[in-house]
Amino acid sequence: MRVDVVTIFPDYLAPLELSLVGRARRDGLLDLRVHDLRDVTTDRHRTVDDTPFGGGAGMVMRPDVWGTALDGVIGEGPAVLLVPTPSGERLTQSMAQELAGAERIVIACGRYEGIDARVAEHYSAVPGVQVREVSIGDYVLNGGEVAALVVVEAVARLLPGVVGNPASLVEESHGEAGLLEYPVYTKPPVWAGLAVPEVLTSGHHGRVARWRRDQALARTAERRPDMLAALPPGDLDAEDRRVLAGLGWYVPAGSGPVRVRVRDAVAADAPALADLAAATFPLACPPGLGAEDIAAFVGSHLTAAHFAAYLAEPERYLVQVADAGTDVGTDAGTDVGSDVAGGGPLVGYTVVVLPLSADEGPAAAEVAEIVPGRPAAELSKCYVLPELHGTGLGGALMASAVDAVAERRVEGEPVATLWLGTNKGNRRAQRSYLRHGYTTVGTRSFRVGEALEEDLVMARPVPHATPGPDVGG
Ligand code: JD8
Repeated sequence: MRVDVVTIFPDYLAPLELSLVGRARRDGLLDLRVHDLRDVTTDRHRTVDDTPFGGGAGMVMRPDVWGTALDGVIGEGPAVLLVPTPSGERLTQSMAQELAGAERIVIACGRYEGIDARVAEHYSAVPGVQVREVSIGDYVLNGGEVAALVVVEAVARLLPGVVGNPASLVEESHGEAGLLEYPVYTKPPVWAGLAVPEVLTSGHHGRVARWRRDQALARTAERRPDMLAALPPGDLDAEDRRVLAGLGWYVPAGSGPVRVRVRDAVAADAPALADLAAATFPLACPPGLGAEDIAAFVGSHLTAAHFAAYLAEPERYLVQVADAGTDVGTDAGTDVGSDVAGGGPLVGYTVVVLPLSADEGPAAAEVAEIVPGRPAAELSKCYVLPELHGTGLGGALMASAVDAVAERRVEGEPVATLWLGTNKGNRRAQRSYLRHGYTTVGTRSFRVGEALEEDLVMARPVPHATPGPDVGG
């Protein structure tokens, strides 16, 4: 590859004689030439700039001077004319990979207030010249030279033979994986009281690879959530998704990872909760149940007014929601956008009915007989949008509900048991409840509209966290 850099400060490019790029030039892998713009000037002062048309501070670099220089350097082409500018397209690793495929790159380093805009316009119309106005980042520099250093290094190291071990290009940040790289360590095994993670000296390559992948996922989630959200879902295996779920990121069917926050619901969530409930309740109903019965149940239990009532009685109802940072394609066709400040669309929710007295249990006698432990609370609702089934979000909602119930005290007593009813035919839900500590204790009949359905009743003990505020009594 041949790279020409045109600048009024040629010495600024001296660092490209060093290190990998310097060796690549000596090894003939990179033909890098630096040109002084003033060399094409003809006046005594070697002038390259003039005052800006339209007024304003500073000076602008003259198009005619640049034209002479670039015509001379570009010659017949083809060439990429790369013009660093803070108003340019953002330089990325994928752009660097693209540029590494070019035969020739000519970099025009501006100074002052920049280069007359007609230069880029003119060369965009020259056959064989592709003009790219590029920025290396959202901060302002004094000229294009630093950007030229960045571009040359980022491109040259991708040229065959420049980096000793091409494998090391693979696992880099912003590389193929689209993740930030994992932390690296070397001798001594203990430094400043800090030991190298044991897995790295275990010799167990599989565990090392998994640990590094988990570290890369965690770092990217923390430092570059935008990159995580842009990950192709096909690149994420089951273990990746488990790790991401632990970081609060879920991978809906058909989309990249989304960050989901499980939080206590607030009054403003009521309308979105009703939409979500209407979208998810039918999915938990047996296929034979009529739409009118379902609609009757939704209309008599799951309206915005019902949720507003639950939210107005926090000592009786514990409502939590999962809100996604960004829109999740709801093939249920419902926009469950929450208009809570900073909230994203709601993608899941739970409602726990809390006991108000220490001996309170399930209201229905047939259930009270089979559910052990008092006081007992009911996990009355636990729903997640279908595209998030199997992502771990349901489990996160269930775990958060248990933690919140464990904080509560009823007449000074901790809640002993959490129970629920789930339609006998809903195997997927039952498997999930079993995985989260619930066991089947019996059955109950459950009315949906005119239909009388049979539910499995499942229950689990509530582990007791440190005593919280006393409620009821
Ligand atoms: C080229 C002149 C200075 C910029 C007035 C300060 C790139 N990421 C980046 N930040 N800044 C540049 C950059 C700055 C340049 C030139 C690139 C030529 N300046 C100007 C406009 C405001 N002064 C850059 N890539």
